Amino acid sequence: MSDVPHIPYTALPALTDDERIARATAFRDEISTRRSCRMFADTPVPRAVIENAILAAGSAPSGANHQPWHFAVVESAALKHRIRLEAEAEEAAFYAGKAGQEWLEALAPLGTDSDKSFLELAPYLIVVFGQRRGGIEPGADRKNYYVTESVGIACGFMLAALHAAGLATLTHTPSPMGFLRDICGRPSSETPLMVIVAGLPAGDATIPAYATRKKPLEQISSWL
Ligand code: IYR
Repeated sequence: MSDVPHIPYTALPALTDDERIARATAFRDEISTRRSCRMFADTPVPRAVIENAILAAGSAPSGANHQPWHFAVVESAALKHRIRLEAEAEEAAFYAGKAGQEWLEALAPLGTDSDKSFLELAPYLIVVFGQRRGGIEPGADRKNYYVTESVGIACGFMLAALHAAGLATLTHTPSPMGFLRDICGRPSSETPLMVIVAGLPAGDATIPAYATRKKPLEQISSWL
């Protein structure tokens, strides 16, 4: 090893193999109940839930530990309204044919359409940006690495954290989504990657049954 400062890695508990299997199974059971929700209640949610989910996301691994992400939390009704209008304009064109037949056929079992009223109803829209440049120090302007991969992992952590806190989530990706940079006042070196919609599900929320169809282990893994 190099001689850069190291500290002991002691965070993991000592467990028996049976305990490890039980924990892995319990986590799988819990996270596999998460569903993408498109019907939200306007019930307020404490800001501390979102802050902690952002900190959980911020603990994700990243290229050179540069943490190339920014989370713009939109709670203002006026800004949510603007985002809804812009997103619905993009989605109207998308569903009217811009997406192409193959894409629209792929989405058909989910029953999605250009109505994005959840963008106004949900208490929080977390707009996730990837930073092409940055580095770890405030105000730094170094090149960042594996930005998409790093931000994707951070978003996974965030979804898991919000789910653990009992919130419904949706990863929403209007295309193109450059308008989010303007609305959130972010610099041109940042690229909006997704909107994470977070809140309580509407009392009568439903999900497309198709979304519960998950591939079995044999289909998603090989053991060599
Ligand atoms: N962004 C559109 C379309 C859409 C695309 C994919 I890929 C999805 O998994 C779901 C939706 C929309 O939000 O409706």
